[in-house]
Amino acid sequence: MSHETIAAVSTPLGEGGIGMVRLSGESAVRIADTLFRSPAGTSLARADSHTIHYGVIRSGERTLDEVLVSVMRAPRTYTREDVVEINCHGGMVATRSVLDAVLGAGARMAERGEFTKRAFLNGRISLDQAKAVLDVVQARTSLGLEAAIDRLGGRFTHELIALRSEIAAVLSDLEVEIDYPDLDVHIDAIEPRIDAVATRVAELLSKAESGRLLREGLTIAIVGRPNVGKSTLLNALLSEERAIVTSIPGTTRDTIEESASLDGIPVRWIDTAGLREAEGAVEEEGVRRTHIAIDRADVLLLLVDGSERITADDEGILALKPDIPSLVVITKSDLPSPWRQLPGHGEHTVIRLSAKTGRGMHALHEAITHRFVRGEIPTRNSVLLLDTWERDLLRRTGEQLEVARNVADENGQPDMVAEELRLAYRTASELQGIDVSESILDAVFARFCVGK
Ligand SMILES: Nc1nc2c(ncn2[C@@H]2O[C@H](COP(=O)(O)OP(=O)(O)OP(=O)(O)O)[C@@H](O)[C@H]2O)c(=O)[nH]1
Ligand SMILES: [Mg+2]
Repeated sequence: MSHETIAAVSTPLGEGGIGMVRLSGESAVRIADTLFRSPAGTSLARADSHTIHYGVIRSGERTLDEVLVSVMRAPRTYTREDVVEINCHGGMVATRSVLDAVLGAGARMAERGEFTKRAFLNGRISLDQAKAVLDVVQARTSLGLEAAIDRLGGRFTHELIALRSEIAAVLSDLEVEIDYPDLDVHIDAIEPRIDAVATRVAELLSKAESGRLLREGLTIAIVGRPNVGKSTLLNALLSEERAIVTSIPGTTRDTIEESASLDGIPVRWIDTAGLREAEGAVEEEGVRRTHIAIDRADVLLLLVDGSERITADDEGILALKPDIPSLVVITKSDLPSPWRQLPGHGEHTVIRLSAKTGRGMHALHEAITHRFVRGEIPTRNSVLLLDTWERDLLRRTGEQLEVARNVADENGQPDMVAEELRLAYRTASELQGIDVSESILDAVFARFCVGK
């Protein structure tokens, strides 16, 4: 147990009716006891573990708040240390004054993520699970939450343990081969096993790619010349009348951004001012902002009005940014169309829809998810939430396995293969939180908020 007792407000700042001050460390109970008075004269120091006590928090002669105090003794606690939670009832001001009193009585203000860091350092949770706590707190869609809870359950940790133990098994067979070359362990048998581990790593990486989408989401810009139905489409995607829609070209002057999830992926939708030769300063500024939105977007929806003749502006829009993944959307499919064939539009998928009737909206959803999650709508089994550095370590593990595989292929020297495999093993171990350097730990826990 760490000597210092830490404390923080563990509920979000704001107007909530209840605020909670959490303490953890060897003096947690003693500190709380010096401030606590109950009508029954209860002493927290003598309270049983996992009990709740009603009373007030006093600072000198002053009553700060009416509280419910939970006493939880090590090791069956969040941090595996003694934990006291003081539930305040007087709102944020009272909660802050209780925290001040606790700090005055000998606790130290917790750093960001320090409670969870202690849970990790005291061996209660793996680094993986610690980060999952963060993902649960920050999940932006229900699927993101499910994936985070899965991770909290240790799914990734189990995968890693399996991976490492398979590498270790191959390594130990190689050691036998090195030490007793006369025994009949043939190196050929080793290669498919390295391949199998490498395949697992590749699968995890691909799931991590979908997970990245879940965590970071997509920014999708809706562009097209004036009046093609951009704002109508935005409203249909959000199921709310967010943007003004009129039959006057040039209605939308500014970019409009809204978040809404698309089949579990958090999406930031940007409706833009119609692209054309701008008339006047306001429209000019609007068009400038449209270009900024286009540069920020991960995906473009290029809208063409299906009820009108194709113009030079449309052709310019279809040729816009061939390097950004784009979908061509032909709008107003409920109206008759004066043309059949769309001019050149690169390799982009074309969707015909009517935002007014809703026909084709489903196809648009599918086209977007198909494009970005390899044909699958993500499910909790197809995603893995990893940080950049974790994806990086996983990628390195895969590369080192491949080197080992190539060495085995080329010269079959067991000691050289073993050397490469050992590197892969070390990288996979690092990934599991063994050998993680202090700086990585700090980076992980710094992403938490104080009180977690
Ligand atoms: N029939 C039909 N009309 C539509 C459809 N989508 C949009 N419209 C009409 O087209 C006109 C322009 O729609 P907006 O959504 O304002 O078009 P916009 O691209 O945002 O236009 P600007 O903001 O001016 O660039 C409005 O009169 C809409 O009612 C559709 O699917 N079917
Ligand atoms: Mg508009």
